[in-house]
Amino acid sequence: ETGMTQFEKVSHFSGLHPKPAGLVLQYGTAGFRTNAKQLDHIMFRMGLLAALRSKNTKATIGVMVTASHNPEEDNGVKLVDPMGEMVTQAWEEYATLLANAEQEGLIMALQEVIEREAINMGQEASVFIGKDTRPSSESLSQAVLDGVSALGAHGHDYGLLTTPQLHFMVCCKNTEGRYGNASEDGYYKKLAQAFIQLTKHARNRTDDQKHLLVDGANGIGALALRKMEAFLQKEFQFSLFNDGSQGKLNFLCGADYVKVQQRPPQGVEMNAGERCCSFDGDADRIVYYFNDSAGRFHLLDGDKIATLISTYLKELLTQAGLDLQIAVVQTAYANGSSTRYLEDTMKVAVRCVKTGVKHLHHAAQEFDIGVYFEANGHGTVLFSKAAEERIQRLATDPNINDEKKNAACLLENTINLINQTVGDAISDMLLIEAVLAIRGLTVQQWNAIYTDLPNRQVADRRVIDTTDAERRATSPLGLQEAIDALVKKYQMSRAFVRPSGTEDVVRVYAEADSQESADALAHEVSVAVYKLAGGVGPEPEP
Ligand code: G16
Repeated sequence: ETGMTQFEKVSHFSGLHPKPAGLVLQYGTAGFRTNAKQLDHIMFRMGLLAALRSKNTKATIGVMVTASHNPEEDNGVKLVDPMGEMVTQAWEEYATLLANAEQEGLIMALQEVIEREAINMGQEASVFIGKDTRPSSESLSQAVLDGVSALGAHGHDYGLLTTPQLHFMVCCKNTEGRYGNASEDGYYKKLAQAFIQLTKHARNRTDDQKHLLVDGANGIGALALRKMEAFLQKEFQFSLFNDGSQGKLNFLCGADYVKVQQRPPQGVEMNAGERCCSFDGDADRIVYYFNDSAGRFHLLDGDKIATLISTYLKELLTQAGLDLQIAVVQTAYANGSSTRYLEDTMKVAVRCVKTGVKHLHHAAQEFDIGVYFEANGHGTVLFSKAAEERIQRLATDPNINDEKKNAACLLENTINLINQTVGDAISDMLLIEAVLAIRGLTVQQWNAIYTDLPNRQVADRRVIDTTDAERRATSPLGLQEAIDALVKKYQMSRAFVRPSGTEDVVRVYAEADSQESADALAHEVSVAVYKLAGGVGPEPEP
């Protein structure tokens, strides 16, 4: 109406979200992520990119404003493709191109994407936007919306959502409701119904067994869980801590803190033996834990979760008489004991891929049933279309015996409870609770399935020049040889280092036969990184 062409409009709006000259940001493990102050132009440009991706796929695209487990001051953006998965890797390159184009080069960068993908700019476009509870998320999601509108696309701002809720809604929208209703209530309804159906198969659940302590990391997961409560009809009871009413997001609490520190979060009142879990800042990760009567802390991480779920599924497949191939996908962080247990005792196929859910998700898609979990608690289960169809057919087959029918029904409800688009703390939590109830397992019995090798994770800012973390950590001459030599000094040991793709740190992981050895190995490796990679600041302390 203003007589402006599309590109003039983009130029005009981008002036309101200017890029600091010279600033270069890398597309990380899960999208751009850094201090929120540096992200306004990134968000605007990711709004542009999402609009293009929508025109390109003729489907709704999702943009989530969150920095997940990072400190509250950070923020970030996750892009969601039509079926609810992370944006395809080819487009990560376009994201980087748009993000780093200087102000005057932005239109050229846009044109390059349009040309390379032969995008029809007349095509209608739609983008769903969600945000976490960070104070900066409000204005940053507005910047995304500006980008979306600048290209004439339709933006639907859902406001506060967990990351997996946004993934779910995008998938619902693009499957015309077959996956569920594309609304927040649609999400709660689908999961709660499946949970209620599933737990009907668990007899005599006591109130104690129904009850869980939940650490909401002072984030969006706490808000979502409270909203879900009404849908669960008292079949699931919880005490919620760190609900955001006072504490700081992810500070001394949340799944990442508990996993890395190997200790309970602050702010949770735990009695001995009580089952507890922690979400992360955008509720796509979960870990479980308890204190035993001697006051010792026991962590049940993503590996333990993958084991519990894959054992349960494998048993159901046997009972149902279905010969579907089930596999578990892990990363280098998977505890050596979990891998051995899955391969040797469970006899399931195990694949190891690079860190980042996008890598795990793709590997899991290659199997009839792919269970994927990072040790940090990010994961889900994928069922192939063929597997789902076979399960559905069996569940409605009038000519099968009760055992088979029962197993098929359980599998069907399990599928409905799982958010197959991405790891989802709430969905995973309900699934774990249902599995424990159905199999009559306590958290202690679950924990005893195998014993973790003691391990230590270190992430030290001082270890390396943080602006150059990625390049220097992977290639200094002799580093790998030094690590190999250190690993040989310990029993049952393994260690590796990698630059984080979400924080300005180098991560060091070590495991060995005892906690002392794991700690010492982690320390020795971080000293080697410090020395060989030109660390800044004082040498790492044990
Ligand atoms: C993100 C990714 C995860 C990854 C984690 C840590 O999680 O989605 O796949 O494991 O970052 O990655 P890095 O070690 O590269 O920092 P989240 O929950 O922060 O979005």
